[in-house]
Amino acid sequence: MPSKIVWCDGSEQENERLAEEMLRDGTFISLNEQTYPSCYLHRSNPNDVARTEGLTFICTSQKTDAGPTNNWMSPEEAKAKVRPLFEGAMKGRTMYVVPYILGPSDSPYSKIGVEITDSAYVVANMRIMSRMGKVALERLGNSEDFVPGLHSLGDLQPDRRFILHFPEEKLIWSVGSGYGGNALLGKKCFALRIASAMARGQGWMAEHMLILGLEDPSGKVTYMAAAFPSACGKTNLAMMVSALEGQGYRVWTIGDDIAWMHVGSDGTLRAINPETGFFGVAPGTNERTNPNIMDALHKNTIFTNVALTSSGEPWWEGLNGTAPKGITTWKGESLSSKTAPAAHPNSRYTVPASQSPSISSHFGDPQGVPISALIFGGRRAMVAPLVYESQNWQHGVFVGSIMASETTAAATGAVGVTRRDPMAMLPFCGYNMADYFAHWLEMGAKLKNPPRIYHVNWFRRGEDGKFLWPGYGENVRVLKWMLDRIERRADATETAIGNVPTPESLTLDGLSLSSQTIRELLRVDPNAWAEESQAMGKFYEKFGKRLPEPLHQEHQALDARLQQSSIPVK
Ligand code: SAT
Ligand code: MN
Repeated sequence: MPSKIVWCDGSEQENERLAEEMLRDGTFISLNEQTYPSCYLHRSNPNDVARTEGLTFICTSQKTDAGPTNNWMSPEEAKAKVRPLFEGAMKGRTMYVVPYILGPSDSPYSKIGVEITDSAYVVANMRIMSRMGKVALERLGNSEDFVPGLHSLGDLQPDRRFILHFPEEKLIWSVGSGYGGNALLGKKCFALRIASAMARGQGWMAEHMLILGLEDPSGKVTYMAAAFPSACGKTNLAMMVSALEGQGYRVWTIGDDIAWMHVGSDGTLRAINPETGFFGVAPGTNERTNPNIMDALHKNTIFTNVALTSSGEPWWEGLNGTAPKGITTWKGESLSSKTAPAAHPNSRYTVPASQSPSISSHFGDPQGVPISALIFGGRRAMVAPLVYESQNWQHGVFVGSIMASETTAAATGAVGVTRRDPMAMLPFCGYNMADYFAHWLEMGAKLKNPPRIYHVNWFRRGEDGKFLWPGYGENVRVLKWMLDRIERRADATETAIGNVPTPESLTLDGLSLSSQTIRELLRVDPNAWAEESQAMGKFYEKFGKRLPEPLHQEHQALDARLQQSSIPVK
């Protein structure tokens, strides 16, 4: 029952009009026009600052099709429960119709969605994050092949908030949140949850992965895709300024969050980025950790829940020293306590990808880029070494399936708790995860030259509790080792979990790491891994008989190798 309906065309004029309206009603706060032209601050409701996984449902007719790792409601129950929350929700408000393309507008791999929303903030974000408006309607033409998404802010109360996915109907309903992944329905809801279910049926993959190109001194670019849980550094890795630039190694960005991957006509795995922007975590972002994004953030950017300086600039913890005098917190208050952060830990920027100096010339390539390496990574203080390589595709799928990571502020709930997060898809897989593992195994067989599969951990800590690895731009050294493995010029030590670099095979010049630190970074402790293996077994039990047999076999083989090898074999 909206009082007004706006069909969004994605034009500059429309964007300006919406921004003016939001400035008038307080949804947007303007920033310093000199240093941050066309940039805005949005403060969300303090109870609506992250994805709410407990309120996110996969609504399939059979419960087992959602699987043991998803919340489930039957489609009938879900609709009966949530329809009343939508009834009259837009009374007196404007309803926006937002058509968008996920993927390059001329790519055979792209898909169309239409989001209906009563949030102008969502419209402004969707315009940065996707190819929105006229271009999408033109591609759609008379076709009915699009994913409808219904969104309303509702009353923003968590007990009246639901993020519902109907993979059988390819439909999304979201009510009660205006935040990121809950409300920008093209992102996690379509591009991951609905798309993963579509991809399984259609023989492709929708993954929670960044896509980057590593250029070598000869100018050749090797593409890699990497899965890390939310707020574990995908954006920073994808946009990195390489510490080995002097030696001719550069990183080019294709995407920072989602990869859609198809088997190309040449038998390679081709990846496109369905998105056109970055919705990245602000805290910790600075000139050292991500100089490219710092460059990009100074125009046409929406900041959400960051702090505001007295000169009208955005600020967050980790930007530069301590909070400047006169700062206003993300809640719009003056900073009273020294312990409470000024910016919310999950505060974000929404910035057009095209503004990054690191953007690849293949960013909009309709055929995507050929992927030579897949990388899994978590945030682990212990156990997982800096990097290891799987033996083959099946072993690599096993490695992805047993991934674990410490939780972050990207979702509501406790932070720092280790949880199993297979392929970084735990919150994003739109169907039974056991079937998802089976789909991964099947995809390998369709590829002529399946990518090598690696696991990395930038977050290992020493006995003093400090990170052992410097991370950020130095991570290129690990990417270079992968490239050298692919090109068969780097050595590795075979261990129970996979191939670990020999210290000599890593390019570490210019880094002042002691040989002891390097040994600790690469160490595979059979006792710690035996414990890890038990945790894997517990996790696997959830899936019962549905878990693919090859993964059971890989798990048993790991146990056997762990028992044999307290000492690594050469
Ligand atoms: O809020 S989002 O889901 O878009 C960000 C994230 O958690 O990755
Ligand atoms: Mn993400």
